Amino acid sequence: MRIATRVLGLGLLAVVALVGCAGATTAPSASPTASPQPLAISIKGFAFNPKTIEVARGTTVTWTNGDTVPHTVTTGVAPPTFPPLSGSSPTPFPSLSSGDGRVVSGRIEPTKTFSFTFNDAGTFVYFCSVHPAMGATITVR
Ligand SMILES: [Cu+2]
Repeated sequence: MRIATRVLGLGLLAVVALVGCAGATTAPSASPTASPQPLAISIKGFAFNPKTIEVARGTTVTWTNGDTVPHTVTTGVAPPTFPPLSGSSPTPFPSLSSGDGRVVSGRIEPTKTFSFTFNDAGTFVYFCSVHPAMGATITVR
């Protein structure tokens, strides 16, 4: 009986000690100097995904072409499409637009990637110069 009481007492002490420790623990705060996480954007089915995204300055964005045709990442306003884009027969363009010149990937062949680091804040509207109906936006804060 006496041993049982002693064991119970030790158990209670252990519980109190654990609770005390838990209360004193402070959650680690995120470092303000942490570098922005890289972001992946897929190009599949003639679409950028995600189509609209907000990132922190300094973020490196990597696009991966998951289609079987080349695409581009070109910032600026897309030229008008004529005839309109139809899924399986994209409109061929004699020369690729370089848009506003801020981000110009050139042809991204199937399975290939293109990366760009956004160091300036702003809104980057972009399109595919092979298929100008493909558009997306990145906002850099
Ligand atoms: Cu394209």
